[in-house]
Amino acid sequence: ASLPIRRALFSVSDKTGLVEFARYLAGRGVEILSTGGTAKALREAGIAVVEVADHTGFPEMLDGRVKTLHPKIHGGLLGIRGNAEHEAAMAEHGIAPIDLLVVNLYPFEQTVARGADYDTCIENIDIGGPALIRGASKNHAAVTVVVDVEDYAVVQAEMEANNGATTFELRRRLAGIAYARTGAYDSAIWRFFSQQTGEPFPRRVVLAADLHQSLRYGENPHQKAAFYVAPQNRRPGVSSARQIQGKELSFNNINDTNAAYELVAEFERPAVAIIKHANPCGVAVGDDIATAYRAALANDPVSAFGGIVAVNRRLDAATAAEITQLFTEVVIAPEADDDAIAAFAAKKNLRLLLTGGLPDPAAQAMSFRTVAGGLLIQTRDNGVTTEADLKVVTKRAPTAQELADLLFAFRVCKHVKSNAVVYAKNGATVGIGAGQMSRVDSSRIAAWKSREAAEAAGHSEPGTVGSVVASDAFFPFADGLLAAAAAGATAVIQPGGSVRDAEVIAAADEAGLAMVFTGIRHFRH
Ligand code: 93A
Repeated sequence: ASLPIRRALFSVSDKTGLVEFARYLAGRGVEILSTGGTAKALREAGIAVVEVADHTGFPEMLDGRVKTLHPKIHGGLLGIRGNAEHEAAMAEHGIAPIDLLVVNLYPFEQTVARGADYDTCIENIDIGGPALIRGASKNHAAVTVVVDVEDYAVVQAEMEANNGATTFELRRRLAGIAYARTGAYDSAIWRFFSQQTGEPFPRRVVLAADLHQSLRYGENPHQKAAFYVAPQNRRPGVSSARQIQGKELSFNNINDTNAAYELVAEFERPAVAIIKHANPCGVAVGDDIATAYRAALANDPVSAFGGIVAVNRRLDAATAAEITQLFTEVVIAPEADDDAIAAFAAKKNLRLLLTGGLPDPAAQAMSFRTVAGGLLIQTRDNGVTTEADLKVVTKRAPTAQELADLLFAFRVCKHVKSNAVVYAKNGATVGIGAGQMSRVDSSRIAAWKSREAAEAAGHSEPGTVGSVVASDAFFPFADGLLAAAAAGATAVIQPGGSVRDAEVIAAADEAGLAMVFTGIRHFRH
């Protein structure tokens, strides 16, 4: 049923839009109750309010820890309208019904995010607010609950259209939104505790993420989709990006762009990655991003068509102009010169994203994946291999150039779907084998693609000649390694740890290869 709003309780930490909404209600003759800080803000704006303390006859106390936790408040929210017993009890105890609750909680998430000390974080756990929200939402048969500043206008519009009343449909929808908020709030509190205690996984998972963007469709047009952003896990990248131009991003664009940006963030030197279907088809580092772009593109110019380009430096006009030579879906960079932005303007469909920063590859975060009826959660793969982690296992140690390329290739490998085999030379990939069910096939595909690219470019020999090769997991047999040697690789990087390591090392020695073990695997399925 449509129920008119006569009495409202306001208790908000974020005072955005407060005065306008309260003024609207006051204009409709709604009585406004509110807690100390909220009452002060309203009074200063000339809006008549009754303080909760005056309404209950009980002062706010214990540093505000007890403000609204009183039967006159909770009874006013929870009492069932039209229920004779409830109404009699309310009358007996002087409990006035409250029809509208407007609450936003102590900014716990923001307090944690800004790195406040432990006691400050704890003090910012709101107790009374969630109690109000949960009680009022349970009684949505009669009570309207607003927890999101964005919904002030929604309630106002409905009251305006409905002679000061709200409909059951709206109250029920807002109640659902309210429980999603308290659920997310408590899960943020859990995450804070888990950071303190080191216990990574809760017994029950409530995903706390805010709707960021509705998407036209998912991976395929018959799938519905939306993009959510988790405020606490926010890292610079596609979720924080400002879109300068181009069509709306699609589900696949977002996924691929993320893959591209996480990849270039691995490198200290200027780096460029070109991504198709979440796999790189060219990655390079160089003295500047223009050089790196050319080298990345040379890896597989056929696949790069319609790809996503990520760079880890400020984008300049010359590089931007080169990128526009080829059809590119998305370009993502930390920032861009004005004339670089201008260089893209003619390419109306190209989406340009600027993030303001790079994600830290070593950062801890959770990664999620669904299985039928369940959710798999793991910490993200934040392993970063450096020279100190390497163990030389062959008679020959890698040269300085081989070593640099080995580390480069292994970091790329981490971002290639398994089985991943990556050939690299002079800071650029020259052959990538991705997503095969057998490692030797990935090795062969990478070599074959490298040959094709060389032929197309009119080079006499494929890029794999004199290259190094990286494998995301150990070579279970010598065959994958020998395929790499046959393609011209001179050095190998791989996790090691196979029962046949001795056999694989002997084959490497025989072929004159230098090989290093990383001790860390980078499966990506
Ligand atoms: O400390 S509390 O958990 N105890 C309460 O009884 C209580 N009631 C409302 N915090 C409480 N609130 C919160 O106070 C609200 O959720 C809101 O965030 C804040 C508004 O306080 P003020 O009006 O004084 O700015």
